[in-house]
Amino acid sequence: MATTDITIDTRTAPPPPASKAAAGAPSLILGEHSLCPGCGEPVALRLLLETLQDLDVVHRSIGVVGHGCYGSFVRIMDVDVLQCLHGRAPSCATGIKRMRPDSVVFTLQGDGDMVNEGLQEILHSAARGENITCILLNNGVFGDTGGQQTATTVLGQRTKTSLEGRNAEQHGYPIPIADMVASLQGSGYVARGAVSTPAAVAKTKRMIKRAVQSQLDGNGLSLVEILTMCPTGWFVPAAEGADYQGSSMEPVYPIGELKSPEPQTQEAVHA
Ligand SMILES: Cc1ncc(C[n+]2csc(CCOP(=O)(O)OP(=O)(O)O)c2C)c(N)n1
Ligand code: SF4
Ligand SMILES: [Mg+2]
Repeated sequence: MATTDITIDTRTAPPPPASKAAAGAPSLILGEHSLCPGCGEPVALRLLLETLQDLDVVHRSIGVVGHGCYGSFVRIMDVDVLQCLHGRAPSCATGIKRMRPDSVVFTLQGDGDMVNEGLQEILHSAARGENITCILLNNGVFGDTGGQQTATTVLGQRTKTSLEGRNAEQHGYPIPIADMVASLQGSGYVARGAVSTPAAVAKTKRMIKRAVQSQLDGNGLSLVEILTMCPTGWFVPAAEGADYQGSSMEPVYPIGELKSPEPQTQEAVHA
């Protein structure tokens, strides 16, 4: 039988950096990230990977990653990953899950990727009740391309394309994607978390765990929107990003569960 030589071009596929992960970091993170100081996205990645380990599903997990600053995570996350075209992650995840129903399939997308470029993908996937888990990193800007306004940018927010602040008359209103997904019959679990405080980090990890568990239970599409800091795109010092997020985004996008298979007690949700 003839064989085909396969040449791997190491110039276009550089190996991940040698592991320099800090002590205590999950073993699924293979090296250091290259994102800005004060960025919230690496914290969210860690919560997601820790959750896959906690639920003992790493061996059957498949991630589908969109395009944004988090796109560089594909080189440092030790999980099977497909990087797809902008906004298309829920559709690619749909195909993977239907072909491999025993796998745990998650997407990792930004607000620009999910709510601008791929709005129809997430809505139709939720309406179809696809049994996948979508993780949205919402920082209210297209961070990777320099901090332009997205569909989730809150009113008053300064961005590269709304230098005087977003105003409804000129730019319209922000889209509350988690609320929209929660309103669809095909979604099983929807929550909104943040990584701006230690308490928010702990709560968000519980949300991710419930979202993946919802997929394991076959409840339809689960979504966790995570508010993440982008001090670079927000024109604020790195150390002030968390406070800025708390005062600007969280009043518009309240933290908490929007839809859950079994209603949780207030104590459980807010613990
Ligand atoms: C079809 C298409 N639209 C837009 C872009 C440019 N682009 C690449 S990454 C990106 C930003 C994505 O923003 P988001 O998903 O919010 O991620 P963030 O960088 O903020 O984490 C954009 C606009 C592109 N390459 N192709
Ligand atoms: S531009 Fe924003 S989202 Fe991108 S790495 Fe920097 S802080 Fe993070
Ligand atoms: Mg963004």
